[in-house]
Amino acid sequence: MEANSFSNPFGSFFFFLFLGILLVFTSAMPITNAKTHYHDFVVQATPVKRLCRTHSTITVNGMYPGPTLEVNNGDTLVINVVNRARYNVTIHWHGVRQIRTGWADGPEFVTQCPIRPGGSYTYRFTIQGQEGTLWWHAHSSWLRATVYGALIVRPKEGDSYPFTKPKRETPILLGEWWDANPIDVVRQATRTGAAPNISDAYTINGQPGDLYNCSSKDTIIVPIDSGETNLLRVVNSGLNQQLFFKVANHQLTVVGADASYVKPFTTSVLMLGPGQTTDVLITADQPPARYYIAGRAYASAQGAPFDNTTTTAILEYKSAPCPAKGLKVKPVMPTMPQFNDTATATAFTTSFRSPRQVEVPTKIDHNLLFTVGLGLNNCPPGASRSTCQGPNGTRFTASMNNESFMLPSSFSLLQAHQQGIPGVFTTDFPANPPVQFDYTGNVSRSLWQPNRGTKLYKLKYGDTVQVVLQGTSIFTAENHPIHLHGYDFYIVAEGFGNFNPSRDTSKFNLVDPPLRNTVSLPVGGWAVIRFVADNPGVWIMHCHLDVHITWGLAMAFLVENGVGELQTLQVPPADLPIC
Ligand SMILES: *[C@@H]1O[C@H](CO)[C@@H](O)[C@H](O)[C@H]1NC(C)=O
Ligand SMILES: *[C@@H]1O[C@H](CO)[C@@H](O)[C@H](O)[C@H]1NC(C)=O
Ligand SMILES: *[C@@H]1O[C@H](CO)[C@@H](O)[C@H](O)[C@H]1NC(C)=O
Ligand SMILES: *[C@@H]1O[C@H](CO)[C@@H](O)[C@H](O)[C@H]1NC(C)=O
Ligand SMILES: *[C@@H]1O[C@H](CO)[C@@H](O)[C@H](O)[C@H]1NC(C)=O
Ligand SMILES: *[C@@H]1O[C@H](CO)[C@@H](O)[C@H](O)[C@H]1NC(C)=O
Ligand SMILES: *[C@@H]1O[C@H](CO)[C@@H](O)[C@H](O)[C@H]1NC(C)=O
Ligand SMILES: *[C@@H]1O[C@H](CO)[C@@H](O)[C@H](O)[C@H]1NC(C)=O
Ligand SMILES: [Cu+2]
Repeated sequence: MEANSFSNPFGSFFFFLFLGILLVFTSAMPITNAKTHYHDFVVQATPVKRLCRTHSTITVNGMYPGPTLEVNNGDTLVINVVNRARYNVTIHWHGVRQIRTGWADGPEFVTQCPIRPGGSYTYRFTIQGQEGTLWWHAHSSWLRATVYGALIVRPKEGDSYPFTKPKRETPILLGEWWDANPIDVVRQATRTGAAPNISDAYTINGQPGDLYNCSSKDTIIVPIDSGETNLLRVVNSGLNQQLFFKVANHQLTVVGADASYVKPFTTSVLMLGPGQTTDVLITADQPPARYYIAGRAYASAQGAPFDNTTTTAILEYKSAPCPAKGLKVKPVMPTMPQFNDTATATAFTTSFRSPRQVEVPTKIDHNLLFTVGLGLNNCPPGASRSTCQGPNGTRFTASMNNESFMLPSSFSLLQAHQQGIPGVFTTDFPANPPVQFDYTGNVSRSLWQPNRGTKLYKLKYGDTVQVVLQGTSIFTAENHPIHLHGYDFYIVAEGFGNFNPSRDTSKFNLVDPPLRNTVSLPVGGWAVIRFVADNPGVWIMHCHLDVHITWGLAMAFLVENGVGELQTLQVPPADLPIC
């Protein structure tokens, strides 16, 4: 159901007044043709059969993956989410800036309380100045394992892509499938303190592909015609795993990421952390045939178990000769990088540039250094051994600046902020690590257990912020996809080892760094991001590996209102769920 915002009924007086205003302005201003898109999302249990077994899977509208939303830059979305499942749920519109509409951002207990079973909530927001591929997903427990879908933002009507118009466009959602209820998996881990079970399959648009049992007849086919150039909108919607992505025998030209255009570059392999999107052009310049599209793990944590399987779809030339009956010709398989091929991952992530010179903040009001990594909690004396099944009888945890983030349960952070409710959070999140140590070296065991709390870092409207994200090797170093809500940020540099301002500052790209919402923090390394705090609200920044956010790898910025309505958070919607 869609409606053009200009087709709303209104009185003839207003109509002619409007027409008059329009006539006055049309010579000076382009006519904005922004639309409002109305959708109903019913969250419900649906039978879904994968890997030979049927599960009662939580979906939106019975679809896995969920519906694809297609809008133009400038459009408004109004999505009524009805919860007919037995779990609390919220939906996050991943990468949407939500300017002044923080109430629609979605992370549970951050910007809203969950929509309880039987409840509903209408998310309203406008896409402002973003073009490319975003996505939406549940932001409550591990429901996003199956509750997700693409959000495609095309240029405003009349505007075009900054590249040759593709003949076809195909969303490619990479996912992870458990042959179990994902909520049971996270609950088991939370109970035992151990690492959660790894997934049993990766998926492309919900299908594992023909390298898995009982999957081959449902393998996704991506059609292409000889000579044609098509756009693949690749999203890592997996829960816990960075993925390499390739198409056999085809080069990919990257033109966008996280709904910002990039300076085009050509590569044979992509690497996406969960939360990241990459738009690529692919040209059918190979002999007509069938070629595998494949995804599998980039697993950077040494010795940690990971899902060692490969998901496939098939790029099929329409003119490919039909395989003779009974004689199935296998598609061409790409050679995938090694699971631990950090060199390939890094070569890819450091290739991104903005299309042209951009305005990177240079006068920095807040120069922050946040450590990012895992930890282990010692078990309290007398605790049952069954609850301490992490390494050597501990429980896994994770932190930023030694603070393991705890969500409140009686108010959302945004509500507590806006209504001045005390005791829900404090604003003393440290600007620097409380203890300096060799972050990526052999860290003393005495530093491994973080504090727990709900600490926010306060920013004034318009403040400029630099965050050095510094990975640690506590327990094990690994790549973390760090996602900031409410903002895009420039990634001005990244590297390995400990960030060293006197050595590394000179390497900052302040000319054309990429603008993203999720940075792939190198394993045993650092990344530097910059943004202007021009969106009031409470915005969580977290690792997009759900296993790590479960352990507390998060913090939140509180951005105060500025001056006047346009710099002020809107009032909460009347149907905002409360706890
Ligand atoms: C996790 O894996 C273990 C070992 O395979 C299995 O016994 C357990 O049932 C799994 N847990 C869930 C929730 O599926
Ligand atoms: C596929 O099925 C076969 C035969 O039942 C079994 O031996 C094999 O372990 C299964 N493979 C996977 C990946 O589940
Ligand atoms: C992953 O599986 C492949 C074959 O499927 C095997 O060659 C490789 O050793 C495995 N790697 C790990 C780290 O388990
Ligand atoms: C990757 O893992 C293999 C063993 O599976 C090892 O031989 C190799 O040295 C590792 N490479 C890197 C870059 O760590
Ligand atoms: C666990 O204990 C063993 C033996 O004491 C030790 O070698 C290992 O380093 C410990 N691991 C951790 C993570 O503390
Ligand atoms: C790390 O330090 C601990 C104690 O300081 C020492 O026992 C251990 O051998 C060191 N490990 C490595 C890999 O150097
Ligand atoms: C984190 O804080 C705890 C508790 O104060 C302390 O024991 C630990 O050493 C700290 N670790 C780091 C890395 O600061
Ligand atoms: C569901 O949300 C309510 C708050 O709205 C909370 O009290 C309750 O604990 C949540 N349930 C679960 C299972 O998290
Ligand atoms: Cu992480």
